[in-house]
Amino acid sequence: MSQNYPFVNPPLPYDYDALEPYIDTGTMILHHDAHLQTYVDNLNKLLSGYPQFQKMTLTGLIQNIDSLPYEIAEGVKNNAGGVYNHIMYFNQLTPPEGYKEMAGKLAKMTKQRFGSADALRAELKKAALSVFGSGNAWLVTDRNNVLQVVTTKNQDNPFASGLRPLLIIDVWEHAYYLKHYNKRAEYIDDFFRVIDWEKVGERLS
Ligand code: MN3
Repeated sequence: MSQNYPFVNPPLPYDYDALEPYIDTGTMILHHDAHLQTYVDNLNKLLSGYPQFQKMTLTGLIQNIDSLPYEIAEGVKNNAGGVYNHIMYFNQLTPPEGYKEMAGKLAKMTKQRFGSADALRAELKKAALSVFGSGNAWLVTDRNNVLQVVTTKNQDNPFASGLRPLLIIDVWEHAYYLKHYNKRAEYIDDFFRVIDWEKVGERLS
């Protein structure tokens, strides 16, 4: 992602209530206006005293964490990851009325690798349920451009290990607890109803 310091929280590409009844309005307001905003504010605060790193993009910061001064490296990793991951999360969702099953190249790659879109969803759900504590499940392509399902902890991002992220499932409790309580599996089923597969497919190139 190409934005740099001072980072901003882009507005949601749909209304806060657009994903009802699958993802509730209250969760969307908190998730976007409080959680993502806090990552943006913390990242700006961390970089405010380091003008030499203010030209770096979000992607550049995450890829070059090791070149940052030790006193800000961990904070930048967590908060730049938080900004990147949340912008990606919100930008891949669609109001349920507009839901369309995956098509084109992504559908073809999914069939080759998993057998069907439903089989991919089963893999994603298994991975999302396996995340212990806070983290994310992902659909990515690996170095050979083959689809893979992976998980990461906290706000880590798979592109730091050379993978290309296509879809992120946020399984931090703040993503679902207001509506789904401790029933992460139900949240994941509901999340599948609002994925914008066209956006996910665009991330292949
Ligand atoms: Mn989140």
